[in-house]
Amino acid sequence: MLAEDTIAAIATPLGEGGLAVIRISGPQALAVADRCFAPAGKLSKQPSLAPTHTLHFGHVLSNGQSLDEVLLAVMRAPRTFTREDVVEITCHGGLLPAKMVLEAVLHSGARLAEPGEFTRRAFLNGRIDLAQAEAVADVIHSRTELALRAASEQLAGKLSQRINALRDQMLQILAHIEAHIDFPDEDIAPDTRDQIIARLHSGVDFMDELLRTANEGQILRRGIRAAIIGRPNAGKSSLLNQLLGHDRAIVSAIPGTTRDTIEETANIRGLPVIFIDTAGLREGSDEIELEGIRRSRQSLQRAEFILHVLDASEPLTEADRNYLAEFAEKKRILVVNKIDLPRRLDSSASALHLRSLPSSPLVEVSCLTAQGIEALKDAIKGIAWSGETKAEMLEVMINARHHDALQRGRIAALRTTEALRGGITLELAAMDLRIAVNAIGEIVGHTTTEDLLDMIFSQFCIGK
Ligand SMILES: Nc1nc2c(ncn2[C@@H]2O[C@H](COP(=O)(O)OP(=O)(O)OP(=O)(O)O)[C@@H](O)[C@H]2O)c(=O)[nH]1
Ligand SMILES: [Mg+2]
Repeated sequence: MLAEDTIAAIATPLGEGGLAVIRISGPQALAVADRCFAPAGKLSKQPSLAPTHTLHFGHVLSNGQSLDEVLLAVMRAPRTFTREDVVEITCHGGLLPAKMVLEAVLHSGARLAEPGEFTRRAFLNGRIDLAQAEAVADVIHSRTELALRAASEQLAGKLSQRINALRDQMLQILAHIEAHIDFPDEDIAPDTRDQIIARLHSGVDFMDELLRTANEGQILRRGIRAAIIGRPNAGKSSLLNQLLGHDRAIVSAIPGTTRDTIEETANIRGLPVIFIDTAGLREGSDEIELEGIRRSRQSLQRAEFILHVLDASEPLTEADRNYLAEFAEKKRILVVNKIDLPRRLDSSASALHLRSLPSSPLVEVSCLTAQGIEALKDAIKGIAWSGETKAEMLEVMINARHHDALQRGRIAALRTTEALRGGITLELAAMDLRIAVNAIGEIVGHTTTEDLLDMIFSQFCIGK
């Protein structure tokens, strides 16, 4: 089902840079390029006469005038990203040259691509499946090496292979059951039935294993949010700067320095952690600070865990105790800061009123000398990454859409086992199993809808 029109877009980020790439894909890609490209130099050819996978030096023209000196790559179908004819024009970086070259390409008969349309064509033309198409976006957006590795494995088809194997297994069972439906006299023999049920259960076990990767897959894709809270001057902004490795937030000896919430992502032991520095918690103060404190509480709600910063050089106040109690339900790490100063804080569990609580890890640091920061990073990884995912499952970490489909597949597969066990008609068992097969197939795109594709590809940028 090759598309009829030819699309084009700038494939590199908008802004100043050394080079920019304009990508053209579709049946008219070479003809479009012929109209706006003048080859220069002995070896360069008109695109439609050029062999596949060759590079040509020349000029992009507009009304006979040269817009830019470029290199033009000719890649003929089907050995291309979209499996269509593709031309990539590398021009000078900078917004204007790239825009003008794109304009010339559009004037020559291409239409502007929609977000993700190149990848969508790669999917529709069978070059990659749906899980791989999603991985393209994950690769682009990955913020740590670990996240990139997981996304690259998915792009390489690791998840798809497992999903296809699972689906095949379910299809075989379905064929088996359906064969018996066609011969109503021959009911399934009890031991064959037990075998089928056992095979269904092994499929469900595998689905469970995949489902368990969802949380951590989500963390690698979206990051995990950690709010840094504590009373004014405890060193929250200093801690943010230490964790980021650069001075992002203003630090001062004046309590109430941070007014607004500041969000930054840091790579903590391979995990993208979004730290939110907040206004110090205290009663009263001016209008701006009160708004800051309101926002602190808000970001606390949306954080997966908190870093509660305590000042080692000050005794615990009544307010500290109240805040400690107030956030006791939250997943948290207690960070005792300023241990380079003379100690005036009693951080024993009893002093902090921690007796009845599921023990929050406590880490002692100095944001001045960076002492304890590495241990804190370990503690953050410990609390963020529950270790539910086995190492060998890292390459198949599922996303929320996969989770939803697998969940439906799992329920339908379990219903099939119940139907078989309870002696309910084989037709019903087969019906449930077909639902399971379809749900599993959704993950790699065996069954899709336009809406689903729109939803997935609209999250891409233009040019991808
Ligand atoms: N000696 C020492 N001073 C520190 C340490 N961490 C922070 N400070 C100092 O404590 C003061 C307050 O630090 P901030 O990081 O601004 O504290 P904050 O919690 O963000 O304060 P607010 O934004 O006002 O709520 C500054 O003068 C820092 O230099 C530490 O580990 N040791
Ligand atoms: Mg601050």
